[in-house]
Amino acid sequence: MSGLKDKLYEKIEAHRPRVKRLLSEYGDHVVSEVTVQQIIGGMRGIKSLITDISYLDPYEGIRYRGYTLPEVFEKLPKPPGSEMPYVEGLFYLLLTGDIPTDTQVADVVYDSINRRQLPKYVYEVIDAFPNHSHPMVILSAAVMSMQRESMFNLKYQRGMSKMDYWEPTYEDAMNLVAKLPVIGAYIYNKLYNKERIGYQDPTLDFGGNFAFMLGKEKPYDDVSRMYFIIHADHEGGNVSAHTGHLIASSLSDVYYSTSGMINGLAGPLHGLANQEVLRWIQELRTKMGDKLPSHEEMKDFVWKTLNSGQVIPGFGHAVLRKTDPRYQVQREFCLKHLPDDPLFEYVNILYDVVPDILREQGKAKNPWPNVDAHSGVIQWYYGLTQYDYYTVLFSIGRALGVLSNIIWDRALGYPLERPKSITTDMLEQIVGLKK
Ligand code: HAX
Repeated sequence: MSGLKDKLYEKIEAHRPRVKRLLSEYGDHVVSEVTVQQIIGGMRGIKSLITDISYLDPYEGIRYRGYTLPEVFEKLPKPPGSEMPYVEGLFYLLLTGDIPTDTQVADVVYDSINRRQLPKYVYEVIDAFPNHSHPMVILSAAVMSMQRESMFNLKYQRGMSKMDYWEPTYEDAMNLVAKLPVIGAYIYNKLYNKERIGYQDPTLDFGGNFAFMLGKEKPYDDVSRMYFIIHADHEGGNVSAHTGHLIASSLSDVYYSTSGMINGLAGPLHGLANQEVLRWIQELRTKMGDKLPSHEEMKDFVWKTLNSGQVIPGFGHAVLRKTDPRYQVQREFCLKHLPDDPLFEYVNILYDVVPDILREQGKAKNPWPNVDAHSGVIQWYYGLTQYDYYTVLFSIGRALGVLSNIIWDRALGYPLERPKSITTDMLEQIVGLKK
């Protein structure tokens, strides 16, 4: 077994008795009540999922395995000469809960490099798509096409003990994580950058090789590492994480589950919001010509969007109640590397005007920006101006968290997910509106 796999097994063995005890001794303990508002309102706030990979505090933001984002960036090992940590190190942390040493990360990088090669048919699947297909559709289909590679599926069909489910799931997840940047880069190059097709550097880490495949110079390797790390996980209930977990709970393998999580991420209220922010800002930029809007002009633009019944993309959140720390990480990068960029100025003006407007409108529970408000600025600056592509970057990052969760779901024997639904008649009876 590899170092990471050994360590993971150790952690799994130590964790299993905790879940067993909770179930056997406290199975009937009441954790929370459910209101009518929550049933009709998309299950907001119902404590009904379990994950140890990350936790989202409404005011503090995300913690990965107990570490805040600034701590993650400070503590994880970095490639020589880089500002941002190895993505492989983050995956180690998400899986095991431990900050890896340099040697432990080097092992994962080496293992991952050996899993990068795509089967030939994946290129053919991608090539079969017309050029105007959305990159998320191509990504989802490319991942799905690899389902035949699943070791979990093979072993399940041959007969396998439930206690061993996690092991082929780990192999599948490692294979898929290593291949995702290659798939993502191939989709980008096929759609927008044909002369770059076929480039890879097997000496480079996850983020470094991604930048190389896209033909981007430094510091884009750090931009990639930063993006994949900040998007990796946001606890269990968001659409992409929950979809991945839900599909996997039926013992569908990681290819089905990851393709499904990508489909969920492709909605404009979730991951696609990063594309929507850029589309929306470019609309204003076109109107403004080269001129930067004044605060008054920006307020006008924001109100027009709201009054036409649309949401302000990149603002609000179902759980967060303050500025998203993932937004802050990107803002700090911009202050250091592109302080005078015009798009950065737009995002800063939006930050100045939108929260007050949303408060005045009085609907959004959280008027502050989320991760997606900032995501396009840096990509655009480094030449990724095809904003339809941004959610693919999000997907590659999010797969790290979703796959870590699925491995642990299998290890802890979490069952098929099956909440109970009721009818409107029943709900009216429960509240006393009907006999
Ligand atoms: N602009 C306008 N109205 C907003 C709003 C925004 N940015 N955020 C919330 N609202 C509205 C909601 O549409 C809702 O209106 P109705 O009562 O008419 O339905 C009301 O305020 C209450 O919503 P909420 O409870 O504050 O927020 P939700 O939990 O229902 O929704 C969303 C959370 C993120 C979907 C929401 O804030 C939104 O639509 N934001 C814009 C899209 C966006 O940025 N999405 C990305 C979120 C981060 C993420 O998941 N990234 O992947």
